[in-house]
Amino acid sequence: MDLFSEQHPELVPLAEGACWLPGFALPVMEALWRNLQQHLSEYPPQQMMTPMGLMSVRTSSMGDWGWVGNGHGYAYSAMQPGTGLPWPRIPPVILQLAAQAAHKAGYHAFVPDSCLINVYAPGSKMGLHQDKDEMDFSQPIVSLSLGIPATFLFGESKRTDKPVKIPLQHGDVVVWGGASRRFYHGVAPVKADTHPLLGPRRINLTLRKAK
Ligand code: MD6
Ligand code: FE
Repeated sequence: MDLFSEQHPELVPLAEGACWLPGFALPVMEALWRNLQQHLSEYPPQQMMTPMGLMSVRTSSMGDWGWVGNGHGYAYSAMQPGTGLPWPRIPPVILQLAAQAAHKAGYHAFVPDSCLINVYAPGSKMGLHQDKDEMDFSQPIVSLSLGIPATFLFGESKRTDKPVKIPLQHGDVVVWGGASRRFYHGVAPVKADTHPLLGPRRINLTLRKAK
């Protein structure tokens, strides 16, 4: 019996079409974190207002389509709020990682055109929601977690279904699509902690094909 892989499984099925890849990003973490730090210094994450109120996370984007909220709604936007400039491209290390994770989960030739970056300070959370603003639901979403741990809540097709709790750690990737593409999900309030590389925060990247 291989105790190591029993305790650190490579792929954990979550639901039809969805899986968790613990530690999948660790081999490229150095290049990934270098690129991400550079991005965050040039495009500081902002707290977005949605019709539900001010979000507790701070958001930045990469790729052809960023995610922007204002008091009236939220949408993919080719322009940054404020400057009206386009978003920077998604760095190759992130594109490659997303394609490899999607492939491992059974989604081939995934080419995202949008990368949302959510920064969680201790106490930040994400309410249960569906991701349904993308054009093509045959394309999966690849989600990458960095920094302090968080409890990811993975629900079902109804908001009232009791969600499964997934303890996401630095370097974990979640891929979902297919039958679970529109499942409800969220993040429980992040507990106070400090990560050796990122400090007291969690950063989540979601890579999508928006258009
Ligand atoms: C988060 N993630 O993990 C929030 N959405 O911080 C999401 O809302 C999400 O992880 C769609 C697909 C994957 C995700
Ligand atoms: Fe989401």
